[in-house]
Amino acid sequence: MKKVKILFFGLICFIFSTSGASAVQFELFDWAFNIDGDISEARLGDDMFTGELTGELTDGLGTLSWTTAEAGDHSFLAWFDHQIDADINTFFNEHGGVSGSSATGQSWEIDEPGYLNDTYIGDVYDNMLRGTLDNLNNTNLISGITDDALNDVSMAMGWDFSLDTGQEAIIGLTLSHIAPETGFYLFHTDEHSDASIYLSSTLKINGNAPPVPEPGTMLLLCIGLAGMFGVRKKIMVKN
Ligand SMILES: [Ca+2]
Ligand SMILES: [Ca+2]
Ligand SMILES: [Ca+2]
Ligand SMILES: [Ca+2]
Repeated sequence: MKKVKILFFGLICFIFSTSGASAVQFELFDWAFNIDGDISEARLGDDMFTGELTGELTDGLGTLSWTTAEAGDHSFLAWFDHQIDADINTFFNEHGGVSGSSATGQSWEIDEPGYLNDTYIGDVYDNMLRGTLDNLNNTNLISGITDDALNDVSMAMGWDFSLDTGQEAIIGLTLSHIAPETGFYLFHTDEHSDASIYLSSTLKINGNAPPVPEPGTMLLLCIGLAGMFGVRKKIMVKN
């Protein structure tokens, strides 16, 4: 009987420990996109997936993708305001961070809309609407991660790029509780839950740019130019 009791107690402990390990609560409290000037927002009641954005998020984590084949300049900005274990330890015991260097055309920002201290008001949401992120992390204004440095956190990531006719761009966004092994990423950490959300992004451009002149064509052009230069020189000498 004692053995059965010990076994039962062990089983309860096992269930509790395994459920506890995955019990961190990730919540996407707010989000917005500014895609070539078209704004979509959670607070406006927009559906994230009614446009050209595809993917799936569960508890605010997952992957998203946006594709365009329209020639010209493009601007893609995504903003995510998560909270971690808000029911247990609130949403303002968190901080943000950056790892690695952003790619050409990539922009990012970490702060919290309206977050106010003596010197700073969070502008990430306004910057996202304007279409220009400031590439700053303003959640760690006090050096070092102390409780004073903790606050509410949101993250934004963007791309500016141009396409030629025949090219296609694919932007991928990943929100995960596991850090990417390589590359540039932002993170949003709950100090007391010791849990993080990692935001990373890729831009792939497929297809060919307009053809550059073939070496043969370039040679003919050079001969032509050289010929013209020679004629001009002869005329100048005669004069
Ligand atoms: Ca917030
Ligand atoms: Ca929290
Ligand atoms: Ca900012
Ligand atoms: Ca937040």
